[in-house]
Amino acid sequence: MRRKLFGLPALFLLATVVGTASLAGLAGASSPSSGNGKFNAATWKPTLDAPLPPMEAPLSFHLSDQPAYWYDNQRTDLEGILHTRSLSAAVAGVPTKVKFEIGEPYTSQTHTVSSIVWPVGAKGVPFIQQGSFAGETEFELSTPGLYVFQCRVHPYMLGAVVNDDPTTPGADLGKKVHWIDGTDMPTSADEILFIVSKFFIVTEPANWQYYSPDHPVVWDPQFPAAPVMTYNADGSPNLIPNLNDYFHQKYHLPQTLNPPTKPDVQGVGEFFVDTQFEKSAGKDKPGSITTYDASTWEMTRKMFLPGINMNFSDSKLALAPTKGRMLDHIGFEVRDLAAFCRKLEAAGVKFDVPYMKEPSGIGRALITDPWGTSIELTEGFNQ
Ligand SMILES: [Cu+2]
Repeated sequence: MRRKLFGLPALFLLATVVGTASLAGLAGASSPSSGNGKFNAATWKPTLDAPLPPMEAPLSFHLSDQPAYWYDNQRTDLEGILHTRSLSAAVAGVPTKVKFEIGEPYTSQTHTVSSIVWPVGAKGVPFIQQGSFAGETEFELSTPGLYVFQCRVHPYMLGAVVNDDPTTPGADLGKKVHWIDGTDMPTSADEILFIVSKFFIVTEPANWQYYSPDHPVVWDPQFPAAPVMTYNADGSPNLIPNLNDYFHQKYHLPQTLNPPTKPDVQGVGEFFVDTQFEKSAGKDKPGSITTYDASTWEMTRKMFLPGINMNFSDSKLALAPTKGRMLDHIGFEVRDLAAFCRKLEAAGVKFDVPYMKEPSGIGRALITDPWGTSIELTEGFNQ
């Protein structure tokens, strides 16, 4: 901790000399493990003084269509340490810009870069755009702590920056963070640590749950083995010596994933599963729809949508927090919807919103299936 503090003036000097802050230089000045000042990801280990690998400003993220690497800092060399390519680190006190680039070849879609978590008191947050876009946008870090960004069109797209206070031990998440729902929480709050753990699961394919069709498998997600500083509600420090160990204990990891079983109850008809992160041969971007026969629970079809990368469009409605769910409802375009709804009604289906025709000519109805899935039926969107 002391070494880190003493290393700080050298960093400021460096920033003045080279204009942009080269954090690799900082690591050389403050971390004995980096020896001659050259950063080497293969030998680098997190310490209290240097809990996160040094990164050069500006910190840039390419927004991408590749599953998990949605906010890609392209630091493949650090993926084995950080267990994500969607987290970057800065040193608080050094003016650091975060750059977000949206465009080909990384993504064919438009996105937003929207704050969902930020340190209480930070400037320029929430960082929000009017709508999804392609191009570049920049954000300047101020207050130390944790900043998390999300795409509002594709809410699983997550990126984060820790603006680490160099005077405290560990990667400092800051005293209090503001959560997009309007609450301020101390960084030691269960909710914040839960989000942090999920971040590393969502943004690292190796941390996803892969099931075997016929035998149990062990799921053992990995997190940075780094010291992390959080704070209690009264402002007192709460140092987590090793985030990987901490999450393993807290969330009872590793866990066993049993092979999926078919439901005991037979279903009716065919159902569609959104498998939009599935990759397929001959397509550089993921995206598919999988259909099942509900009477046998057997897979019947896969549709790899040629030329389509992500199969969601910008929402015209205000988005609510997804609360752990990726999908609010699914929609089907139905020919002669009015007759179809009469048929459903005769079969005893209850409507949340009965069939109606909007002034625009679009027909609409909303039902909930027996498993609680909200299904919107429409007619006229394909015209
Ligand atoms: Cu997006």
